[in-house]
Amino acid sequence: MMALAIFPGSFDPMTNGHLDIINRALKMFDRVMVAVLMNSAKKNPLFTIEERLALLRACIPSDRVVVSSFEGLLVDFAKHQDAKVLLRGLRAVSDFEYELQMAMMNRHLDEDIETVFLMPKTDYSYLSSRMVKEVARLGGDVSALVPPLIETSLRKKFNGEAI
Ligand code: COD
Repeated sequence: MMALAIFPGSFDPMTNGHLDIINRALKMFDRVMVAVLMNSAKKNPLFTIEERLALLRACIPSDRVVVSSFEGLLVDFAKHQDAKVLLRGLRAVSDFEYELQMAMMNRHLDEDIETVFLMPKTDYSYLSSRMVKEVARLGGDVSALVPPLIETSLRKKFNGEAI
């Protein structure tokens, strides 16, 4: 029984692509834990870890989804949560190499943990947090790409207001 899947990432910020993957995963798993990496190697996040957690919690309505943060190795976190599945989204072929490397490294570190890949709706297959931030920063319309709360939060961030 595949009870719990962990969906790890930076989520800076979450997008409709992430939501799409979570909703698909809820058809396969009893529970999904969205796990936000603290102290990521990705430099200068736009949203603090607390902001990212709060935005995820506000935008994901299901009581079968919990939002958490982690540091250190993902496989250690998964073991601690008693989870056997890591969930990742695959958008295009360009994601594949990085994702394969990560899945193989995680398997090397822990043979018992499987990585499951899900493909988003085509509309979201060109969507990334990085591009959403760039478009929002330059005043473009991201309303079809992120939940309304994220759109507002992006606008506030770039106006130097508290979110
Ligand atoms: N449609 C579908 N899926 C999407 C979309 C979209 N439009 N956008 C993003 N996704 C998917 C991504 O493919 C990913 O699966 C997930 O959503 C999260 O995306 P990001 O960009 O927020 O996540 P990353 O790539 O920054 O996450 C990297 C980790 C945090 C998982 C990784 O760095 C990690 O595990 N670090 C901990 C240290 C560790 O254990 N290292 C060893 C393993 S290599």
